[in-house]
Amino acid sequence: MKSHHIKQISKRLSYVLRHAPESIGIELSRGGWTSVDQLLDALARSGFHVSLETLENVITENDKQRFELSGDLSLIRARQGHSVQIEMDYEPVKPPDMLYHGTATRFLESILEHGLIKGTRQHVHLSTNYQTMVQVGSRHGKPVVLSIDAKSMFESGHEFFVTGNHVWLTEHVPPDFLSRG
Ligand code: HQG
Repeated sequence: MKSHHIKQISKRLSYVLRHAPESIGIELSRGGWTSVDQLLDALARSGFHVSLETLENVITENDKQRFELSGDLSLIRARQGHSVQIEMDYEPVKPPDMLYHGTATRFLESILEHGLIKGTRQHVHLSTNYQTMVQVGSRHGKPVVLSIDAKSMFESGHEFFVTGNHVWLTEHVPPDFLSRG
């Protein structure tokens, strides 16, 4: 049986649990959860064999803690990044005064005109960590980090959420709250 590299499994899980559960014939609950057993069976039927032990390694070793298990270990979901419509149980919280967003220089003109748009994802992704955002930006080209005046956004009524792995989420960042660097 072909054995898959941890990173390959993580990518496959991201695809299935965030974007295309139907690609292997599974469904997600309203909160984005699916049964671990059914997930492993469905992956195997699609030719992708992963043992429970390997899955547990993928979850715990994952660099960004992208996946989480339910308390009884029977369910799994992606923590964020979904394009499928699910309702995560994020509670709105007061953000830190300043947050960062990493992007590529080629998007700057459009971003400064329209603000940060969530695109196919359910939220715009922000972080307190500048270096992380340099890395996220470099996925798209020459990186540039934008500072977001989260304090003013919050005071003018924008909602913020934080995921279990410290990604800050919001619906849209209007250009007025953005600055370079
Ligand atoms: C850009 C990874 C033009 C936005 C990362 C980004 C993150 C605009 C790209 C997570 C725009 C979307 C999310 C506008 C935004 N005009 N471009 N008005 N507004 N953009 O991949 O934030 O590895 O959907 O700046 O670590 O790069 O998947 O979002 O460059 O946390 O777990 O449009 O994905 O996590 O790209 O990345 P993405 P992102 P994972």
